[in-house]
Amino acid sequence: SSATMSSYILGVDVGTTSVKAVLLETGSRSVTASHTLPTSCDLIDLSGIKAKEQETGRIIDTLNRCIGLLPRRKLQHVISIGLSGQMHGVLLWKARSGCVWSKRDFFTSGDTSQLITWQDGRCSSDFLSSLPKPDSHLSVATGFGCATILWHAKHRPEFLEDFTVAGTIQDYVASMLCGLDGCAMTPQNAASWGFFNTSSNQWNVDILKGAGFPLHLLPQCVRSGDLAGQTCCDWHGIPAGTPVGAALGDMQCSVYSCMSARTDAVLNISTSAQLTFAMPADFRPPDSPQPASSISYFPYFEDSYLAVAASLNGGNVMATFVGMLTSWMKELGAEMSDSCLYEKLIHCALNQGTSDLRVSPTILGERHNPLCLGQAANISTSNLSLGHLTRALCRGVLDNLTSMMPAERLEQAGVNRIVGSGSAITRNEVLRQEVEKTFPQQVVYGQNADSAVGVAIVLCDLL
Ligand SMILES: *[C@@H]1O[C@H](CO)[C@@H](O)[C@H](O)[C@H]1NC(C)=O
Ligand SMILES: *[C@@H]1O[C@H](CO)[C@@H](O)[C@H](O)[C@H]1NC(C)=O
Ligand SMILES: *[C@@H]1O[C@H](CO)[C@@H](O)[C@H](O)[C@H]1NC(C)=O
Ligand SMILES: CC(=O)N[C@H]1CO[C@H](CO)[C@@H](O)[C@@H]1O
Ligand SMILES: CC(=O)N[C@H]1CO[C@H](CO)[C@@H](O)[C@@H]1O
Repeated sequence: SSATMSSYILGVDVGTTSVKAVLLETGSRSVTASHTLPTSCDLIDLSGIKAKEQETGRIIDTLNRCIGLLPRRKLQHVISIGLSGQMHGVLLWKARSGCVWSKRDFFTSGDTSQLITWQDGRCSSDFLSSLPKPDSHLSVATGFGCATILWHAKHRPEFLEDFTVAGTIQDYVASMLCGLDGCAMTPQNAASWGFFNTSSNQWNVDILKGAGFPLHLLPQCVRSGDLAGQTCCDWHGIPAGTPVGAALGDMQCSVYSCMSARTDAVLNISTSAQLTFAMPADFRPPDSPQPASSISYFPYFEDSYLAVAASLNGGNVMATFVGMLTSWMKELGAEMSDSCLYEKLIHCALNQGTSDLRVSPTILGERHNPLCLGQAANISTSNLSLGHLTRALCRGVLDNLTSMMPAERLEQAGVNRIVGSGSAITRNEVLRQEVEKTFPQQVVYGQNADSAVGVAIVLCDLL
């Protein structure tokens, strides 16, 4: 046993499909233990209203199991807890009775609703356009907390009458751990609900009131980095009285985990793709929503903002291409597995230089431009090999991101390094080559964007 006992920060991310928990050693700022468990709790929509809900009890159960897998000896030396999670979603509960503590974990009582997630589709575009214009630079979409509550106020007011508090799932966990009567929400999560002014850090109270929003359900606003409270009980060995940070957004924490300097941009390509950098400290967002803009500004820390270009088309484009080829081959009577074909395609493309073939692979459209689908151009007899096409696809994914966030914008903002992250970048060497050709800045890899790690580092930096 060592003479000086290490201390740890517990970082938790309550994601859409899984819960992740990590222990960060404060001295070295390194992760010493980590577990991820799937929540597998999507409910089937039987109501015909495009609802997308998850069972809160299953998520909390998964969270407790996940923490229980971490080494207890280290949990006893946790000095603070950081929470991040899926943004936009909302659940409701009754103060104080929303949770019940058993010996060393809490579970959800009957006084808690399901989590209505960011993927919920019950707010139609007609409904959304019937809402007043928010006093915010961010527009409101279906699945956003305030829109979801307004929908219930109009269509199912009796549902809201059962509850006194509302928050995101990560806010709920903070309230339960600390035994709070209400919900303390940071601008990172509040902005994701809509109808929140990030300049004044306040809800659009008058606008919401006019629209029939039950104002007592609005969470209390705190700053990103503030504490929500202290744990009210021993939790898997973590002592009672341990500080708990007010929950943060998964996007911001994910960026925090891999942006080591303010002059870094994070290029994250997994299923979809994002390019993000921190705006200068004095930047202020526009006065009203800009639905046609390909760049969004997310509140970060200390009144600063992240500029984010988020493309729906990333690694899924390559996966679709592979799937298309295997099904063509099947039709032609030849069989090959997706993974074998993938390896061969990468091999072909690595042996093939850049050509004039252009692919705009936006097969899913983009949020700001849903009808702009995929195209191939400059097709010539000399550039039709699988290698040419594979390289052009990879290049196209990046061209689209840079058409949303031009490289000059990065330069103007002082970005001098690109941090590459995400499964598609890790797996695909052709994509990495194209990344290095696309950006004049230095490109580094290896620091994977991870919200659970990020929220732990946030708290470590605040010590
Ligand atoms: C938000 O509040 C600030 C300060 O009260 C105000 O100047 C601004 O116009 C408001 N609206 C937006 C979208 O920032
Ligand atoms: C990276 O992608 C993952 C998976 O889509 C996402 O959860 C995370 O928020 C992204 N991080 C950044 C920094 O864009
Ligand atoms: C198409 O190819 C020609 C040369 O073959 C090239 O000059 C031109 O720039 C290409 N167009 C695009 C859109 O890439
Ligand atoms: C028309 C065209 O793009 N031709 C190019 C095809 O790719 C080779 C390199 O693989 C180039 O040399 C050709 O110019
Ligand atoms: C949907 C979308 O933004 N598509 C863009 C992809 O990138 C090309 C240029 O590289 C644009 O022309 C498309 O509009």
